[in-house]
Amino acid sequence: MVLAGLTPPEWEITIVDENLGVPDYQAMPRPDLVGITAFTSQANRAYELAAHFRNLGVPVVIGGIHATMCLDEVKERADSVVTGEADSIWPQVLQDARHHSLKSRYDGGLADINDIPLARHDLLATGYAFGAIQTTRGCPLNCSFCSVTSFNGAKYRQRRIVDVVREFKLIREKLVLVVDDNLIGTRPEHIARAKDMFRALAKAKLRKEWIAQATINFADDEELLALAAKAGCRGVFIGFESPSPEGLMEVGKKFNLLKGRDFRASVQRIRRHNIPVMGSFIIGLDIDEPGIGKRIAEVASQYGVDNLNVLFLTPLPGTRLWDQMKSQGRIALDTFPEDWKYYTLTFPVARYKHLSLDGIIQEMISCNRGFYFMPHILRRVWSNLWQRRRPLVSLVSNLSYRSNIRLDCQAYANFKRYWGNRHNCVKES
Ligand code: B12
Ligand code: SF4
Repeated sequence: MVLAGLTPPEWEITIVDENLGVPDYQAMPRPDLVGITAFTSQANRAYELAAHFRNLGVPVVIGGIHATMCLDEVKERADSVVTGEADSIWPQVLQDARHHSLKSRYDGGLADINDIPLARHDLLATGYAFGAIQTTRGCPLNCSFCSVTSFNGAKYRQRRIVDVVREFKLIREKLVLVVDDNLIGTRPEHIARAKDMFRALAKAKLRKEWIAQATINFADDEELLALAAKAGCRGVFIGFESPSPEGLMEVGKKFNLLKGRDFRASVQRIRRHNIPVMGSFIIGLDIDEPGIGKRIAEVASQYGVDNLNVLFLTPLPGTRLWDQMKSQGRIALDTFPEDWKYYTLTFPVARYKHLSLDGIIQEMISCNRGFYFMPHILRRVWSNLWQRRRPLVSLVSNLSYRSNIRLDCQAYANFKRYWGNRHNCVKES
């Protein structure tokens, strides 16, 4: 949608999102150019599509996070690869495509934030639960497991507020996902701009409700919280990562510990503004030992988060964690590109220091069973009912997480059948 906003009008654009289903490509008119984006976990599908169109003689350009982090792999499967943020380079790519002189690689680097166009929301099909918008790029933190800082940079860039408001107005859906990695930033000037943006969104009376990702310092400013709620904020996703200070140090997120933070008090401050908190944790850190799953469930309940999202520590290409695990021979699923399909953070693809394959899966199951134990869900819903904070939303979201546990168990069983023999705990090997 962003690149479509940068595409001159002489190009006719069709956006295909396979999240909505696979269309009949044969029935579509033959395109002049195909651009494909993919997360790492989707890379194999991207290659299938690239092969399909290249066989028809249609040039294929692949860009995005995976193309940037795995350039050589992608180069072999596309006519051209665009690394980095493509905003500045896309018009050039189109011009070269038109003259049949595509280069094998373009690098967009980091875009000037003021060059980011209004995304073409009008090109999306209907039927999405959420619209999406980006109001900032980059993250001033640099957690070891995360690709954002190496991809979008540590320099935190905020879009012009007037552009954000204009783009919000273009979104059809009432619910919106603000896709920023860090909605408010960390420095006083970041927070001041976030407040201005919330004021402008509230003033525009958009009647949108949105959820976003932020760091825990979101809780530190009552005015910021009040303005966010007034602007339509209805939920925030926060990475707590580990229940222990040692874990936070291990992943490079000591920011969470600054000022001797009281996590429960922080979460409650956010929730008092009617903004539910989705807490995210990781299982599989080097300090994690048997019992970590139960511990995370307990800590998340103690913090008072509304939902818990737990992921396996996953070495994504381009991260510091990748470099470290690779040098230690701990990337267990390493037949690429095939194995990328398991890099969804929902499978244990590495060798973990104190947890075997079965062990880490059991920790994940016990964590989710602990947090989504029915009496615990009812307690959360009851507390939301008591405080008039959307108890129904709380019930539905908790039950949907709970029902996923059964599906997860099936997925783990399949995963173990195919790949279990290649996993061994470092201690055992
Ligand atoms: C929003 C988001 C989601 C949303 C996606 C909603 C949607 N349908 O759009 C949701 C919540 C669903 C999601 C899920 C996941 N996500 Co996510 N997500 C993001 C996030 C925060 C923003 C993505 C975004 O929209 N950016 C805005 C656009 C404008 O930027 P962009 O896509 O990078 O595009 C620019 C360039 O890359 C380039 N470009 C991109 N594609 C192409 C293609 C061509 C042809 C060209 C020329 C250029 C080009 O041009 C664009 C303009 O500069 C990113 C972090 C980030 N900063 O990117 C993580 C991120 C992409 N997610 C990540 C992950 C791991 C996941 C999950 C696997 C995790 C999980 N288990 O939840 C799942 C996977 C889902 C799946 N289907 O497989 C990782 C991916 C790492 C990797 N190597 O793949 C990221 C980078 C976060 C991280 N911590 O590292 N995610
Ligand atoms: S705070 Fe979030 S977005 Fe920023 S580096 Fe850490 S995990 Fe990535």
